[in-house]
Amino acid sequence: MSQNGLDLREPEPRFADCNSGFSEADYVLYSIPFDATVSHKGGASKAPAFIRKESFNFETYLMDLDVELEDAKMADIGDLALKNTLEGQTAMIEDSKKLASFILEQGKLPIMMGGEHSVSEGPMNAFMEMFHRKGGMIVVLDAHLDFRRQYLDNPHSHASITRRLFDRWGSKSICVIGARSGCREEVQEARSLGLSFVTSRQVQDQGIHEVIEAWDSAFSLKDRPLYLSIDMDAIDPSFAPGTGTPEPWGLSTTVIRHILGELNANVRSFDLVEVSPDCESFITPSLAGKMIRQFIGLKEKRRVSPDWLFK
Ligand SMILES: [Mn+2]
Repeated sequence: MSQNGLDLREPEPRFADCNSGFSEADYVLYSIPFDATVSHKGGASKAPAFIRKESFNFETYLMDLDVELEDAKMADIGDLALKNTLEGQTAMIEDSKKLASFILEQGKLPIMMGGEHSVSEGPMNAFMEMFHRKGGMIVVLDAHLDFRRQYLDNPHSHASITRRLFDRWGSKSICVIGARSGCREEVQEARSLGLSFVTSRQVQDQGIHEVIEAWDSAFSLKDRPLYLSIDMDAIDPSFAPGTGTPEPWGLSTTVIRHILGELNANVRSFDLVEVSPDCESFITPSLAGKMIRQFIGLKEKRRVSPDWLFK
């Protein structure tokens, strides 16, 4: 199959209920099976096939919404053809941007399945080129700030995706919800340059409703066209263990459902990245390692600042 001069590989099966062709569809699903910049565990390139297969588990009728998905005009145009290597990354970013732009220009809503987070760069730029003047904003759900200038000498790494978009489109154009990990320099730069982010702890302490209301007052979030990018590791690993760089103390699936509902009217472009089907069995030792590190970290914090309040 080809779309706007780009090669796409026909999915088998298609995502459930994708019964429309491209031309009549309102929602266009596609996937970018790329994971060559991965730093811990790979496997995100296999995610689209697993997600498509699992999508058949569910009823076509969404009971809580009273919506029949068989009536929605959904197309699944398949995997973007690419080379899953560092050398193939530049072409992947260019091609995915062309594809996302084409879908948006046709007045359709692109829904992209990754891939690791670096696959969002092209689709995010496509969205911003179209919506920047109308106040377009990218909302990223992620455990990681992804604010490194570069990672392993690669400025287009999954660990730099927020930074790439921030540098190009400015501090008012991107925000992160659910953050709880970053190297010291990255966190300092995010603060000094004015990246807007809310940690998973703030979400737990304040409640997601209050967090979104506060952001809506600050940036008129609900009056702007949005790109919503969900990195699966934003979610607590107990809900979503199959991800390459899991971080304990994450968002609950109830919080995710709330965010989807609150922002839904404004979202014009959506992606879901960093599902890694191979990683499902590592989550208990990962949490054990995190707990030991946290325990030592708390001791150290009390040693260097004895009057630090435990909170
Ligand atoms: Mn992440």
